Amino acid sequence: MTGAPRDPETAVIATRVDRGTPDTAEIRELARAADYRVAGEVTQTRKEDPALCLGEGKVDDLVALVVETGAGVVIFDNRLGPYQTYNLGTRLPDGVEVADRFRLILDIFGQRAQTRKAQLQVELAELRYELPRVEAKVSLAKRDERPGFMGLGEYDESREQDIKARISRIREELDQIERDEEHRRERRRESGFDLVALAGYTNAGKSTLLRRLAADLDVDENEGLHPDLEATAESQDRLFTTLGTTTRRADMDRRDVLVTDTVGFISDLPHWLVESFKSTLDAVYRADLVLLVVDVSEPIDEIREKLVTSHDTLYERNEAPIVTVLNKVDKVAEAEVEEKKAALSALAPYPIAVSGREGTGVDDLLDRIDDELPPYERERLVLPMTDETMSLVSWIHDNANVNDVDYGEQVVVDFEARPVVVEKSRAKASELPVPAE
Ligand SMILES: Nc1nc2c(ncn2[C@@H]2O[C@H](COP(=O)(O)OP(=O)(O)OP(=O)(O)O)[C@@H](O)[C@H]2O)c(=O)[nH]1
Ligand SMILES: [Mg+2]
Repeated sequence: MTGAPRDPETAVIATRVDRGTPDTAEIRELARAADYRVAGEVTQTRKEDPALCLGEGKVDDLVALVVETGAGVVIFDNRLGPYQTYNLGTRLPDGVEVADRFRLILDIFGQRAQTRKAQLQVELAELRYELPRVEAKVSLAKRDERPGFMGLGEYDESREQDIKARISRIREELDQIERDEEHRRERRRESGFDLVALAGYTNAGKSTLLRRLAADLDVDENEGLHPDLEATAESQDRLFTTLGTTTRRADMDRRDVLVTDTVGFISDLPHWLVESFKSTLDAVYRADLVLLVVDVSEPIDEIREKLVTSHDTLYERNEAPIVTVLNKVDKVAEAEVEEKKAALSALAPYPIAVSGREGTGVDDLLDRIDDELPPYERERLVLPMTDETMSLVSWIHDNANVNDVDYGEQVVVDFEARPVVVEKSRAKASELPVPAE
C-alpha cells in the first residue's frame, strides 16, 4: 500500500459509541487544541471490541485511511485499555501513534503548562495514567510465570516502583504549594480582599470575562502578596486555553475583590485527572464566591449537562455561593436567553446574563457579586493620638472603606470593611501605646 508521506502533525479521528450517532465535534476541537490537523475520521456504532475497541472491519478502514492521508497519529475519542492500544499499534503502519481522549488532553496540558505547579500537575496526571498500564503488564508477566519475558517483566516492575515513588514526591511538593497558596489567600482576606473565582467548561469565556471585570493591575504595594497577578488572561476559540490560575483585581469601588481565572472543565474527565488538578481548583473550592460561566449560545441540553457536571465537581468541596453566569448573550436573541433562563431555573436560579466580549450585563454582575459576598461591617474606632496611630489609620485606609476621620485630641475613624479586617483593626488599636498624661 502506498499513500501520502507520514506527517506527525496529521491526525485521523476514531470514535465508537454503543448506540446512537457518533459526534466527533469535541474530539476534533481537542485535536485542534493540541495543534493536530485532522485529515479524516472513522466512526462506528457497536459494542466495544475487547481487543481493538472498533470491530475488525472498521480497523481495516482505519488503517487504509491512515495510509491514504499519511497521518502520524490516530486519536480515539474512547478510552483505550493498554491492550487495545498495543493491538491497534500492531495493525497500523510502523511509527503511527495511538492516542485516546485522555492521552490527548494530557498532551494539551503538557504543551500549556508554564508554571511549576502546572507542570507538576501534568506530570502527576501522566504518571497516574501510566501506572495502571504498567501494573497490568507486570501482573500479566507474573500470571504467565514468565518474569523477565522479553526483558519486559523486570523492567516494568522497577518502572512501577519508580512511578509510585515519583507520584509521592510530586504530591509532597504540590501539598507544599497548596499550603503556600492557602496562606496567601488568608493574607489577602486579612488585607480586605474578597476572593471570587471563575469556573466553568473550557471555552465558556472565563478569561474574556476576567479581562472585562478587571481593573488595572496595580493591586498593592505589598510585595509578594500577589505573585500570581498577570497582565494577560489569554482568550482563544480553542479548548483549554487557560491552564494555570490568573488573578486580577475587579473594577469595583465598593469592595476590594480579586478574581481568579481557572482551568476549564470538559466532559468525561476521569477522577484521577480532576484530582491531579486539585490544587488549581482550590482557587475555586476556597473562594468566597464562585461565578459559574456557561456559554448560553449552546443547545439547552448541552448547557444543562454541563451545569450538572459542574455542580457535581463543585459541591463536593465548595462552601461558597455559586452564581451562574450566562455568557455570550450577544450570540443569541433576547427571547432565546429568556427561554433558556426559564428552562434552567431549577439548576441555575437567578442567573446573570452577560456578554464578556461586548460588556453587556457586566454592571449587573458586579452588583450581584457585591450582594452575594458577606456584608461589610461598620466600625468606629477611637484612638489615642500617638506616633503609631497614623500608621494604623493608613493601614485602615488601605484595607477598608473609610467614611470619616476626625483628628481632635483623639483620632476617630469611621469605616466599613470585611469582618476580618474590622477584627484586625481592633487588635491593632488595642496594641497602641497609651500616651503619658
Ligand atoms: N460572541 C462571544 N464570544 C465570546 C464571549 N466571551 C468569550 N467569547 C469567545 O469564546 C472563546 C473562548 O473564550 P475564553 O475566554 O478563552 O474562554 P475560557 O473559558 O477562558 O476557555 P479556557 O481557557 O479554554 O477554559 C474566545 O474565542 C472568545 O473570544 C462573548 O461574550 N461573546
Ligand atoms: Mg481561559
